Amino acid sequence: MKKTILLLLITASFVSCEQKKENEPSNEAQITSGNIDIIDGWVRPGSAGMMTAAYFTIRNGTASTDTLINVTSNVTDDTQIHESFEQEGGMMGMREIGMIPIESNSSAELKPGGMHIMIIRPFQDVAEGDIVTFFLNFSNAGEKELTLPVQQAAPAQ
Ligand SMILES: [Cu+2]
Repeated sequence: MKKTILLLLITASFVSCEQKKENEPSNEAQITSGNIDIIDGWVRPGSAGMMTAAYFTIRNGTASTDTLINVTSNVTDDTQIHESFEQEGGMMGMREIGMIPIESNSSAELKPGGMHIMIIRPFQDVAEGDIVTFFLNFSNAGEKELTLPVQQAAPAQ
């Protein structure tokens, strides 16, 4: 008898979970990895000594919130986590946000006009066709190495 009740409970919670997914507009259903995954990354070309930016999507397929807390790169000794925002009067500005929390089963999209990784004063030109290495430091997942292509626009999806 006990076994029957347990099975019914499992079925009920499974059904409610499925219904929740159908009603949510997010891409939750795609996130089942159990890992932190970085996808669709690219770096905008930039000149030595100037500034450029890296963009990618972080998917948190783990059971808890994880936070990107630090980024380093082989092309600069000054890498910052930024966001773009609209200033008074409509001008766009950007500021350092320091960290990006990503809830379980959701993703954070770094893209032009939004959050980005600022590459400050690269040692040499960052040119189309180059590959840039990053180390992303997450509060739970630890350090993840990432290599991204330098290109003029986001990869086609
Ligand atoms: Cu910036």
